[in-house]
Amino acid sequence: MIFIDLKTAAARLRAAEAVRILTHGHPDGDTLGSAFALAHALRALKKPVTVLCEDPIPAMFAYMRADVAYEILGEKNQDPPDDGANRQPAAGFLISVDVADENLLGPAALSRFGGQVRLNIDHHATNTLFAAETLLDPSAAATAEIVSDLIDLMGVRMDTLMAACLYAGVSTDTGCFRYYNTTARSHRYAARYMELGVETEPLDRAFFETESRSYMALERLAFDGLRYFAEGRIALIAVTQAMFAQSGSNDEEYIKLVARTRQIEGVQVGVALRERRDGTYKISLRSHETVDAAAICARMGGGGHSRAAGCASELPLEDTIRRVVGFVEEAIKGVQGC
Ligand SMILES: [Mn+2]
Repeated sequence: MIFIDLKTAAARLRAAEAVRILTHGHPDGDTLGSAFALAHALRALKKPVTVLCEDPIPAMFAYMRADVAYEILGEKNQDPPDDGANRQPAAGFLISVDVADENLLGPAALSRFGGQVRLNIDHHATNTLFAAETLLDPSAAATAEIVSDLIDLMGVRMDTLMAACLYAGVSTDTGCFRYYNTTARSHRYAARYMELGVETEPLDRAFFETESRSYMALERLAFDGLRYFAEGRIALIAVTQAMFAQSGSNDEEYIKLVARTRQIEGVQVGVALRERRDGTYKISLRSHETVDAAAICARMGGGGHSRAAGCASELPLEDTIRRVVGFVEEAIKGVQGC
């Protein structure tokens, strides 16, 4: 549990003969962008690199990989070996990127690499410091911003592919430069990536605009049952197993629906319920700056961040709705009372 600075981290990577880079499970643009940008930079220094992840790479991030070795650790996700060109057994200095907590690696990655990460590079203020050494900058909007500086300090000339990987990290973690974590610094990194030749428009279209037909089908079913409470300050949707079956959608696409509830005019708290296979409900809350979603979810045995939190319910649907709406109404009234 030692904090190290950028210079020391760059020295560690330069000294390594080979490097293994772990991402978090259900990988997003920042963990993959950071991992692959670093992988390409290390390969420019002639070091063998393997990127390791519990899950496959989502299609919109597939351009990042080029010919870097990528190992899927989750047993359910094992693909047959692809071209055979990069199947050397993974060895080398073990690092992780954008991993706030070791449990986020996913079960297979955790069982294989738990307690072994030598260096973790991250921007989450909640980082549990599970690695031997941690390079942490909570002021960075994305881990990709930190990796950008690291590549410079490693003495590697950043190329267009590295920049395109890093752009994905900064763009997706800032919600296309719209979230409250976006800084002038984020825009400066993005400007640099564009100057290095990254075409951002098709990337952002893939990240933020293009939706699958199964997602559109699920959104239609879910919002057909949209309900308002507290004079429109609360919007609520409930997604059943039947809706998943009918739309062909999945849990990862469902997460986008949760955010949509908060986008409605006048809504202070968006609530989304997802029926699980065992008939219980996962509750997700999204709020604006005035209401603490984590505090509401804590009252139902859950937790999270101030604007995004979750909890579970074993009550039937209508009882679950009454209970969560009651707590949210109390929180909204509490805010207005001040
Ligand atoms: Mn991140």
